[in-house]
Amino acid sequence: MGLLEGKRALITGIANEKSIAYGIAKAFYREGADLAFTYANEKLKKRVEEVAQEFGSKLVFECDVSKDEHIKGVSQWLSKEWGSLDILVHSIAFAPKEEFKGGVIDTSREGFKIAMDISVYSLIALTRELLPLMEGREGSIITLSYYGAEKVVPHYNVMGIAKAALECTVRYLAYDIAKKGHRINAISAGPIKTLAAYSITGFHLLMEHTMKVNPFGRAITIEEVGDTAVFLCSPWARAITGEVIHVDNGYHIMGVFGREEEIKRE
Ligand code: 0WD
Repeated sequence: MGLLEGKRALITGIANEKSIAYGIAKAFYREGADLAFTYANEKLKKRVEEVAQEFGSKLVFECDVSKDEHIKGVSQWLSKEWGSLDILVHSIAFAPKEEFKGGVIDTSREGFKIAMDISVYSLIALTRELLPLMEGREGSIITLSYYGAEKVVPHYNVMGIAKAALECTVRYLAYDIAKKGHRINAISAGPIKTLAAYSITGFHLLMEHTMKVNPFGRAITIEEVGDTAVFLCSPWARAITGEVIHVDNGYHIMGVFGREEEIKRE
């Protein structure tokens, strides 16, 4: 029997089969969860429908998280389709491309607002609207963060600020929803080549560096993120909430970067 047998999960943030949310959906499906999906806009509809079909689902709904009516719409749709929900996967982030070019000092007011709205506020709004569906079901919510929330990653800029706010939001929401028996955690994933990643100036250099210097010396995969998400949404993680779990091959533990064979002793 799968770890998520009998659980109903809503997956947001699939753009294609390279998306982190796709890796999570794949792992959830393997573990027996029933899946529903949202897509951000018409352009992504067909792709997300194909993904849903691949994972035995017909449940696909448009949700641009910058629109309150879309977020409310998801809740009404799921309440009609399922009447309940156990898991929400929030795998959404956005900032205009120009914001990744210079430094944080160049951040525009509009870029800042957009990054915080799409990447952070959306988690609060989705959680609030979907909470009634989780009543009595010990729900679990997952969001995706990145190390740029903790340390300076050149060009990550306003998204680093947004991810710091996201991680803090996870802690506050964890407190709020614990009253109802629900949990929320963030996975801080190492860099992965996805559509979103390619908007970041110099992403390939960042990827190369991270792969070279993390203790395992390799990149992480969306399947590895998926497996961690399964654990966090399973009863095995029932006492874990408000946490940020790094799925980065140990990159974040390093103080001096370089694998043993590369740091030559005098
Ligand atoms: O290296 C990476 N790829 C990492 C990503 C490392 C660590 C964390 N993350 C995070 C991202 O910041 C994001 O929160 O993982 C999450 C998922 O990102 P992803 O899988 O890397 O990227 P992608 O496949 O592009 O999915 C992000 C999706 C959007 O795709 P596009 O490429 O169309 O922007 O976020 C969704 C959309 O599907 N999205 C929205 N969804 C609803 N409403 C909106 C919106 N307004 N804007 C973006």
